[in-house]
Amino acid sequence: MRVVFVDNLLFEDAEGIRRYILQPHLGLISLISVLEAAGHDGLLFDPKVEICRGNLAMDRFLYRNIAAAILALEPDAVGFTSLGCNFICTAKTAGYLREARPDLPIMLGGPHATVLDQVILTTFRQFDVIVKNEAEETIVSVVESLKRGTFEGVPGISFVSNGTFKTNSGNSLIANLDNLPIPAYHRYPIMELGLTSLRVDAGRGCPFQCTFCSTASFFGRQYRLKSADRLRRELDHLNAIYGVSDFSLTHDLFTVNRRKVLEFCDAVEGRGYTWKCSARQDCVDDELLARMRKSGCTSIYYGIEAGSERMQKISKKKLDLGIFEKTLSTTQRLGMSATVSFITGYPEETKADQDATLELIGSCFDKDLSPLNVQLHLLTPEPGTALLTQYQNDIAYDGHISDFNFPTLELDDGTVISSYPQVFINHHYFPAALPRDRHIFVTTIYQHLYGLGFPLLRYVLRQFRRNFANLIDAMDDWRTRRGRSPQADQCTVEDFFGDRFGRSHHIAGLVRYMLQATELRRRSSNELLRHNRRSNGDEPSLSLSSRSALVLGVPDCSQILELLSDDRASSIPSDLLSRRYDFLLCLSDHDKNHVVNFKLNKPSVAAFSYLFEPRCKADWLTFETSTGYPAPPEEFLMEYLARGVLEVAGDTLAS
Ligand code: B12
Ligand code: SF4
Repeated sequence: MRVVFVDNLLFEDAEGIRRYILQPHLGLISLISVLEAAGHDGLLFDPKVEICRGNLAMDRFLYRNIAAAILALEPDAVGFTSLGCNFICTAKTAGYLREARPDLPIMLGGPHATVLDQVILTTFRQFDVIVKNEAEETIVSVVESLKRGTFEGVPGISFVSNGTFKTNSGNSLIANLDNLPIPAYHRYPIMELGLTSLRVDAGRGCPFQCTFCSTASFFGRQYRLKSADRLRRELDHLNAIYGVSDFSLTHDLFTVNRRKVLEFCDAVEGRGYTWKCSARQDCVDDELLARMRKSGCTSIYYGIEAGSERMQKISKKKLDLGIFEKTLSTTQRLGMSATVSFITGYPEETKADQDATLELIGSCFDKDLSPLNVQLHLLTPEPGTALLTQYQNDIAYDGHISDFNFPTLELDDGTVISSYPQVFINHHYFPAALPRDRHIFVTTIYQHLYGLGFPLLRYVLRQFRRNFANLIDAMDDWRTRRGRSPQADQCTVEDFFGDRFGRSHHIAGLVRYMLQATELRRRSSNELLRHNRRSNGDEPSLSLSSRSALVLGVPDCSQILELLSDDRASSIPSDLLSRRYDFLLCLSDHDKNHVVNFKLNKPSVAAFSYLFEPRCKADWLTFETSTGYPAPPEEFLMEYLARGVLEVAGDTLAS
């Protein structure tokens, strides 16, 4: 059988910028590998790759287009994986597949479907079968049963037969992950994408039971880690085939078993690999961190979740916040980067609890010893969590799309989502002590404030008694008085600082500059596989490219930001603060995360401003009369077209 497995379409938060991260789905390539060993053919379809290739767009035709692209692979069966955050995309795409090929068997698996098998199968008839839990030990018999057309006796699945929901027991957790074959990485375009880092399935399960997290229900709180020897073999294999030596060890909580982690460190040390993992701060210590660092660990993800002891207790995360500062400092001192992730929106969270979280976040802006990524997320109701069991009758829907949720694309998406709250639970929200608007504002404004970067945030906080909660309060107060939406965007940040300090104030200028630079970096993430079309010699309409932006009337921001990054610089010379310039910002050709700037003279500002709209040759005849400057020579336009500052109209990056 030729089975096409379909990955999720979702963004991820990487260093404060939402991107499509292109990596093979570890569960699906594991299943493909098992199927291949049994003589079947397994393909992996990743919609993110197709978006980055420019073959799919985030528009109202997306679901139909994904279905068409899957059919073009001529499958005998299709298997969707599922996460709650984008299940609307999965369900609708499967619906279009069913419409186009009613005879094509469609499987569904993954955490969301495992927990919600009954309601999904009885609501969305496009799915023939849900394969529950970890599926390596069952997938072959499921696929073979698709050929036979009967699911009776197949372990670990749910299906509907003659209108009745049925579920077969079986497929418990895989006790020894070492028995699994090496996942089918060859089914992902690793070389085409030029991937220099790969995710590796290190193990599964977490013994803790935080009330907001569904891991415990999916993996039965059973922590398992592949043996050090097996993991080393897996890394060696990927290194030999793809030349990759940087790995992201995927596991809910890699460091639960100290002894096993030390064994892993021993096994990989000296092989020239670098690796990242996730940890609880109370599941590491100085000695372990030093050992991890020595064996190649470069980055650790710490889920902190709340800055108040009270919420730590209520959410059963039970992390001792007293170790936060020390653990983070040790991690950074050893030269590792870190991500610390926080949540707001808990039902019981008070203003004091939220302030404590914001203050802890604010304290992180002082720590740029090594790269630190500080995330703040809006609590999402997840199926299979204790929190949802407690509040399931009180959840509500208002259409807000959080950073964890997929946007609505088709006209009826919102109606479908609100009609089936149990299935689309992730799009809903819990009742809470704090107003919903406050949660939306805090989490959306945070995404944009974060783009200002630590040096500027530190500088700005000086105006707010060095307290991040004070800044957020001032902004929330301002937006309420102005009657602005709680859904904050870049303009909210720009307008707040403009109103507060005056548009020509150096802080407002620095904020505008950094917002634009971050926006360019965000756009660059989708550029991966696009190739800018260059002029074809006809008369092209040119416009300022989506890789560039103008920032006008601001101080010499890069010089000031450099001073602000240097802790020893106590003040900024006043003439540096008072002079104003016009800048063209542009993504560097060499490093997509790097933005370069050019100071512009007035005629260049006029020319680039004119190019906000697409202009053809004839338009330039009126340039001088409308701007007062002579039209730029053709070489000027061609040079900037070649540099990517200008583009042929219509050839923009997805935003
Ligand atoms: C890596 C990871 C991610 C990655 C990639 C996820 C992915 N695989 O697509 C990223 C960083 C993108 C991610 C993001 C999120 N994640 Co996440 N993530 C994980 C993590 C830690 C590992 C996933 C993994 O590789 N597992 C190992 C593989 C082998 O298992 P698997 O993917 O589940 O696949 C097996 C089975 O599920 C099944 N299966 C899966 N699909 C299919 C399909 C078919 C047809 C069949 C037959 C079987 C099958 O067979 C596979 C092999 O056994 C898991 C926890 C965990 N340990 O699994 C959480 C987990 C999947 N994430 C979860 C969540 C909630 C999220 C987020 C929504 C946010 C959050 N609160 O953490 C975000 C949302 C995305 C966004 N918009 O930003 C939940 C999912 C809950 C749910 N019901 O949807 C999990 C279970 C953890 C948890 N905290 O509860 N995540
Ligand atoms: S939040 Fe982290 S520690 Fe808590 S149950 Fe989930 S994976 Fe385990």
